[in-house]
Amino acid sequence: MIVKQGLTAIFKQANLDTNLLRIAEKVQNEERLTEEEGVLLFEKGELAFVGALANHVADRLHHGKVYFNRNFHIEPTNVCVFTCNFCSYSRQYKHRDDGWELGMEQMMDIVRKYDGQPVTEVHIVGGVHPKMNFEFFCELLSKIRAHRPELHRKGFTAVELDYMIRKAKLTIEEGMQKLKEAGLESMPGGGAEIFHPEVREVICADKVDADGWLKIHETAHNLGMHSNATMLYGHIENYGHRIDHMSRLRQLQDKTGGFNCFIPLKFRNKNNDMSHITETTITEDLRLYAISRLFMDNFRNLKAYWPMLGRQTAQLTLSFGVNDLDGTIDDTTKIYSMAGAEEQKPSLSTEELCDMIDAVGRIPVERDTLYNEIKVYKQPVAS
Ligand code: V47
Ligand code: SF4
Repeated sequence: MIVKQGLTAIFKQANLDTNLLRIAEKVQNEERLTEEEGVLLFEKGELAFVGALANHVADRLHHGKVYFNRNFHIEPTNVCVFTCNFCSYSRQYKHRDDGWELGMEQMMDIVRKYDGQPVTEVHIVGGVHPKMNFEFFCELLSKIRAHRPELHRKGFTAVELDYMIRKAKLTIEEGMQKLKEAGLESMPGGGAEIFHPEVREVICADKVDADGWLKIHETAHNLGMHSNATMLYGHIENYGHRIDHMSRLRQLQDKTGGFNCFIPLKFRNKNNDMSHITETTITEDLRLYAISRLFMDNFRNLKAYWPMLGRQTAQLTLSFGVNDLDGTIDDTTKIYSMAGAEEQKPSLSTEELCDMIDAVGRIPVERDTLYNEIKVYKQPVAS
């Protein structure tokens, strides 16, 4: 009904700011927003306004479908050579006795635990351990492939990849090619944080910079691999930094088309060196999801990572442009529970995920890592 009448007609009646009205018109005409318009949305776009537009775009793309997958994580270690101030998860090498380091067989035991279960993806990500090297991870990938060839192997942030490839004295192209040959199929989106140096130098000065992160993803895309992109928000960044970050991702997506989805990650403030920063409100979270949907016009999929947001807020995001809830997870990640997220043991059955999606009038669809549909769970009731 709203779409038939035209969102801009409704906003005109509401005497909306002319610049916002122009943005609404552009969104309806499928025109790209400029960086200035992106910042303006953060400054002036009220939740109901950006939400209605984002919902409109998501419906146009996905017709009410919300995706999830059946996955589990392997976190090889939380020992890390880097010192990101927002991280609640890592332990320095000298304090490694407080952390964990999994051996090859322990990781293969995790994989074997899922034998006979209908999971489609293993997500491998962890700290950057100085002694877990490139060959070790190539062997892990090959072993997983040999054990269960159809299980999609998504692994390693650009931060982990940059370190292991450089230490192996390979170029990024050589390293990514060898990892692909060993069995790597796609990459998660972590390590992006905020690209702008004004922020990056304060929150994570010692790890790969924006250009390095983007180069690794571009190389992967050129080799035919897909990847995700994240943005860690809600700490010291301003609106301009957020839009700069999204703009760099949008540019790379124009070039390669290799990103599967965009995942905003809300900064959680427990047990880290940035605990003095107050977390964003749910209103600000929802506004951010909606604005991402509007600005990132070449990303089909916008993911709310429920273990970090909590399942109720994640469910709310489905009315603000989000079309993906990640997966069942099965309590196999610690990164957010250690940072104070509500979900202390993140695990949802397929039925619970479907119910969450169905309860807000959307259609739950199981997908694989590359967003091929595996099963549509509930059809909408015809009106
Ligand atoms: O890069 C670390 C974030 C990321 C905190 O691609 C924090 O499917 C909030 O990227 N508060 C790693 N966030 C995890 C990640 C990810 C997660 C789920 C799915 C995918 C995907 C990728 O976690 C880090 C950092 O941005 N992070 N500490 C914190 N205190
Ligand atoms: Fe290490 Fe990643 Fe934590 Fe940074 S966010 S300290 S790279 S585990």
